[in-house]
Amino acid sequence: MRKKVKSLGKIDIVCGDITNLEIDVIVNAANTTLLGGGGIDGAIHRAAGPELLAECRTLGGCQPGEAKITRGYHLPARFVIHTVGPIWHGGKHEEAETLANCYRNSLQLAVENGIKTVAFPAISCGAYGYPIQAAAQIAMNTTREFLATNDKIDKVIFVLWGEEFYEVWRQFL
Ligand code: AR6
Repeated sequence: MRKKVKSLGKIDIVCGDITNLEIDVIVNAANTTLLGGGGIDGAIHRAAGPELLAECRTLGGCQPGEAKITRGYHLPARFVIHTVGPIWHGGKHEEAETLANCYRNSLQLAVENGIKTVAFPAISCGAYGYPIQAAAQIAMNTTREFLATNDKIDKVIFVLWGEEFYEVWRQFL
């Protein structure tokens, strides 16, 4: 799956399917119900199996920018962190702040659970319509800021679905 890989320090970007990754935790771009959906959310639930949905039902949903953790069940990843990105409404509805919170709160939750390696998708860049360049900049800057002040995480991998996304993320690495 890793047909393209680029690294800088603790951050990697790769092109591929996040559900294939053998890693401590993969982050899901979920919705506020946490009960599944399309896109990456659907792919993660399909790969993890029905046990994931059963655990998600106990979590009481999730607000935009927040994050919750479950086990990974049949995924190669041990855990899943579910975060809810902002729906793009033109940029004047705190979308940037909410998106930064997704990355920050997911990384914080990983640290609290003793997790060392984290994989992120391009949160909000599919069904939620966030402009890719702006999203990539927030993803990278927020992650760098977090890693600069916290040494508990060993590796963050951005897993991009398709070359277009990969190239944009590469610009900001
Ligand atoms: N691996 C890596 N990236 C993927 C994968 C995959 N297997 N599948 C899709 N992507 P989206 P959102 C990319 O729409 O915009 C759901 O229905 C995809 O190409 O999954 O945050 C939820 O339930 C895009 O670049 O998430 C919510 O209702 C990125 O992942 C809503 O969609 C995110 O696309 C969330 O929308």
